[in-house]
Amino acid sequence: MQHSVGIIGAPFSKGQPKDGVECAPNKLRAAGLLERLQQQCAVKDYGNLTFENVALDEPVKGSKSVRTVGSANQRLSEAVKALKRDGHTAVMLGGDHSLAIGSIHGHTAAVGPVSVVWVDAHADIHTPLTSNTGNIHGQPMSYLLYELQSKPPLPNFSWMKPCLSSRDLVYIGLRDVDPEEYIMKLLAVKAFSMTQVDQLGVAKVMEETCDYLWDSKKPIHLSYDIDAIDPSVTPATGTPAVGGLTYREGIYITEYLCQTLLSAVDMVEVNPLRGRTEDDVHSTVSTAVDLLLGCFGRRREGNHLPDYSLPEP
Ligand code: 6HN
Ligand code: MN
Ligand code: MN
Ligand code: MN
Repeated sequence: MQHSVGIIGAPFSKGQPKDGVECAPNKLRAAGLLERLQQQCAVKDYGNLTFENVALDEPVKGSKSVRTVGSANQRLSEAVKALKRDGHTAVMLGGDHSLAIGSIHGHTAAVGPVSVVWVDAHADIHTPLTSNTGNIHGQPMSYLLYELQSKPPLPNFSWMKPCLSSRDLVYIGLRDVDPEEYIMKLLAVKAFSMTQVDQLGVAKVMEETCDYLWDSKKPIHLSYDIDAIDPSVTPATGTPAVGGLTYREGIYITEYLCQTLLSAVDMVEVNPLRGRTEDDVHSTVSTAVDLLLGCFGRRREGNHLPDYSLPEP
């Protein structure tokens, strides 16, 4: 499918405690993301959002920076909604994974219900009451699911309501799920942990993912947490977890979803300050760029122009 891509940078880090993840949008651009995407499809860069720092943002039920995260996601939701109404496929460059709240909310506000493919080492489905870190990047799914409505009201979140059914969610890459996140089992969320990736292979995982989602034919929102990939490849991230997807498995997921109703993509948790060496950062950033290129038509077999002919001698 020929896409026209709209890019929003979301330099936001308050869903977790480590500085640096807010530098990712500009790092990804500096790595040539736009120029390389433009070789495959039309691209419009909407620039970076600016976020207010809410003063006196005391923890709420143990969760940190709730007001700051709430207001940032409200802004992001509006921006994604506007970009979708302009007719583009949305690319949101995070920032931390708390931004999936605004990104998925804005996407559904523009196009109606969506299916979500959540590629991550983590399930990010804590509620403020179950989280043991208080970091909202471990909670976005619980804000989005209808089935988890019964949360305490949170300051600066009154602008949103849950907009995703647990039937329309698939996890891929899980390997660091907290016991309190058992809620995903109670909701019978479709999940391919690394165990299933090992058992089935990534090709079968993607086939089953799309069979499962295809019934409803909803537009697909891919939320790609770079920590889904093994930290030997993408070490520059805040919560690395060993035993992850290979580069090739990670790319295969994007190549496969490129041929579906892909309507929005998040690329989150790239943290250029977390690498130990320049190579660590480079490998992480360039893998994130390659994953985005894979979403929009880059093929490992080579991309050839339809009217290509050998030059005359
Ligand atoms: N991420 N389960 C841990 C927590 O703090 O709740 C880790 C969350 C990681 C968040 O993947 O975006
Ligand atoms: Mn995540
Ligand atoms: Mn993660
Ligand atoms: Mn934990």
